[in-house]
Order: sequence, then structure tokens, then C-alpha cells
Amino acid sequence: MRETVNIALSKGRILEEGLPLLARAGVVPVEDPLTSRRLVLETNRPGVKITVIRAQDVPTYVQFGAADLGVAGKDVLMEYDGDGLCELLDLGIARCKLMVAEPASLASHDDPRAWTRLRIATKYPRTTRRHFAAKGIQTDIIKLYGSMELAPLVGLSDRIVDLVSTGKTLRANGLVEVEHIADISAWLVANRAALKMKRAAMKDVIDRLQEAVGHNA
Ligand code: PRT
Ligand code: MG
Repeated sequence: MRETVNIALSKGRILEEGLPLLARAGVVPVEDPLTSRRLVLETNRPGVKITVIRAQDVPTYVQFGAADLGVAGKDVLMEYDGDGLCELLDLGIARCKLMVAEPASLASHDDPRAWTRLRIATKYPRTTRRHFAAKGIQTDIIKLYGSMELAPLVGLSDRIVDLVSTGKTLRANGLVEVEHIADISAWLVANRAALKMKRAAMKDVIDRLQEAVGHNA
């Protein structure tokens, strides 16, 4: 029986930037995932399937073997609390930065070296706590699921930790970057057990992606 390889992708920019990369690797879905309502798509390669899910769910699918491979932002991987996942390859797509930002009015007289305790709104509580704990700074964290940029405007928090790409969203909300936490890009991750049990089929897809990323650089 042919081994199947199921690749989990998320539906936003990872799909938009990931599909051309997969195409260069010779993996093309038979239906357009941007318009199809089907969540599992066959591809031109027999046995290779693409599953489209929420970004935050990719590590869970891969850890539990519901997907053999997955494409997830480093931000999501840093925040994920689980094992059985293998980070294989930096795909170099969906690049951005994880930053601390605050209102420009506050930043004009704020010095990050003087921080001792911060109230921060973020989608990334674990990463945020870990980053500041390593510097001996205590944090009161307010977990949000989106629109972090709104928090300082409505007095939820002074500062936010969020992804920044062009910086337009921050600027539009009167915020400025005050500290860099990490450079972010999407990674190829694999289920550790599947890597052993479906070695040949997985290796074929991984090698092709590695080639495609190389050509990208
Ligand atoms: O449901 P959700 O949107 O969370 O996920 P999804 O399933 O739609 O996932 P998808 O494919 O959109 O992937 C999200 C991943 O893309 C993140 O985990 C990051 O790794 C990556 N990425 C890269 C970004 C950005 N750039 C980005 N700019 N994710 C989000 N943003 C947001 C940011 O949070 C902020 O609100 O864009 C805004 C800032 O953009 P600028 O250009 O104004 O600075
Ligand atoms: Mg999205």
C-alpha cells in the first residue's frame, strides 16, 4: 500500500506564500485551496494531501499525527506547549518580527532598560513571559485573540507584544516598536513517529521542499 503524507497549512498568508513554494517542490493541489471549501485536498502527487486549518492548530495536528508535516509560524511554535514535533526546515516565508510596542507618547520618555514590571496585552503569553523573565522583568499579561493594537488605545494595557511586518498597523494606531523579541518565519515541522514509519514518502516531500527553499534564497 502506498504511504500517504498529509501536510497541514493555515489559510492566510502561509497558504498564499506556501502554495508557490509547494508548487516549486512539485506538489500542486488538484483544487484551489483559496476557493475550495474542502478541508483535505488531493494533490498531483499520489498519496500527498494538503489539510487547511487554523495557524494555531498546526502544531497540535502534527504532534498527534493527524498531519505528518505542517507549516507553522515560528511565533506559533514558540508559544506551543507540546512535544513529538520536529522542526525540520526554515521555509523563509511569512516573515515578520515579534515586537514590544507602546504608544508613541509613552515611548518619548520610556527607557526599556528601566523596565521592572509591565502590563502587556498579547496573543503570546508564554513567549512574552519567558522573554521578560529571562531579563528579570515581571509581567502582568492580558491574553487576547486578536487586535492587540487596540489594547493601549482603550486602556487595557500600556504595551503589547505582537507581530509586525510593514509597521502600518502600529502606525495607524499611534504605536511604535520599542523592543525586538524575535525574527519570525514559517517552518516545516514533522511528526517524529511518522518520520520513522513513513520514511521514504516523507523524505521525498522534505527533500523537494528543501530544494525549493534553496532555489528561493
Ligand atoms: O486565524 P489566524 O489569522 O491567526 O491564522 P490563519 O489560520 O489565518 O494563519 P495565517 O496563514 O494567516 O498565518 C499566520 C502566521 O503568519 C503567523 O503565525 C505568522 O507566523 C505569520 N505572519 C507574518 C503574520 C504577519 N506576518 C503579520 N503581519 N501574522 C500576522 N500578522 C498581523 C499582525 O498580527 C498585525 O495585526 O498583521 C498585522 C501587522 O502587519 P503590518 O504589516 O501592519 O505590520
Ligand atoms: Mg489569518
